[in-house]
Amino acid sequence: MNTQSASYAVIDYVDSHTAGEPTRVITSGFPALGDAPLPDRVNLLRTQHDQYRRAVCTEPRAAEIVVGALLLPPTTPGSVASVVFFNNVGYLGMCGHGAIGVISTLQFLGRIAPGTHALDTPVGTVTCTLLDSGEVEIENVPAYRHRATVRLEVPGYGPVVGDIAWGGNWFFLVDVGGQDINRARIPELTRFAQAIRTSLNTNRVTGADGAEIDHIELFGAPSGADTNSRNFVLCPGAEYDRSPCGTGTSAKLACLAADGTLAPDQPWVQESVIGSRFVGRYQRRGDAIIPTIRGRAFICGAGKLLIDANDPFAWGIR
Ligand code: PYC
Repeated sequence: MNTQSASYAVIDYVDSHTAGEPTRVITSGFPALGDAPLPDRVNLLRTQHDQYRRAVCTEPRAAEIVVGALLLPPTTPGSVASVVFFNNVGYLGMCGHGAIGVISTLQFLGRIAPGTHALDTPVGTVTCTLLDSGEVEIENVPAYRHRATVRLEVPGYGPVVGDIAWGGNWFFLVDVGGQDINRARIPELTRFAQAIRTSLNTNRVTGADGAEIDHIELFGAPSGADTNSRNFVLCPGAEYDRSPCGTGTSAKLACLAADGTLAPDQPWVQESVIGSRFVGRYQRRGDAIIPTIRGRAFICGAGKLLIDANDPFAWGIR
């Protein structure tokens, strides 16, 4: 394969999925972003080079469910790497399934062995433990409930009550009671979650400091006695999380801690709409709730994305 031709730009990647949710780790080929703090580099990527995000996460090279993870050198002494997460519509603060995918990818590349490794993200450093079993435990940034039992009028559905919580991204969490959350209901759940998000935006209901709530998390009945809950998570854009959502499970743990319904260190088994699982627990450090999420990623591809300057869809179909 001749990829050295002057007409191609080359982006190297490794694909994995965590509990069904894909992560595409970019190991080289993005423009240099300097050595400013990570949030400033995200801003540079967003404002000057956003076409790279689109090339990686949208058609014709990807389905819109793909989460990209740009690997960068560590920004904190002792960390193994930094990472910037993004998807088909923008950038993510943290990403739980993605961090599990990044750690498995670093092992696949021979850069780490089982043990504990710190990973820098734009919203803080997370501590990742790669277990001998191949599972990964992510000790996330502190999570918290921002507002409880927020009543929202959702056109076509009526009043909906939910909590607003931070787990590395902003979530609106709605308990849909004993409702079954299953694959057959994905179109219906997607419409409901989209209507909630539209209502949050229309009514200017936000996270702290006016932050947009871009993830909607619906909780229903667990599928069996060995799980606690099953969820459906609408990601920014129109796609749902195939995994139980690491940052969403962190937000849920913060709500359970605030309600006093889950004790520190007690496991919480969170199922996704496709039936995959994460095990969560939390610790209290002072006033902070520190969630830990355990899950497993599998490597499922590696290669080069080629960008031909003559291709009208080189940077995605818009
Ligand atoms: O696992 O945190 C997560 C996540 C966020 C968006 C998709 N997955």
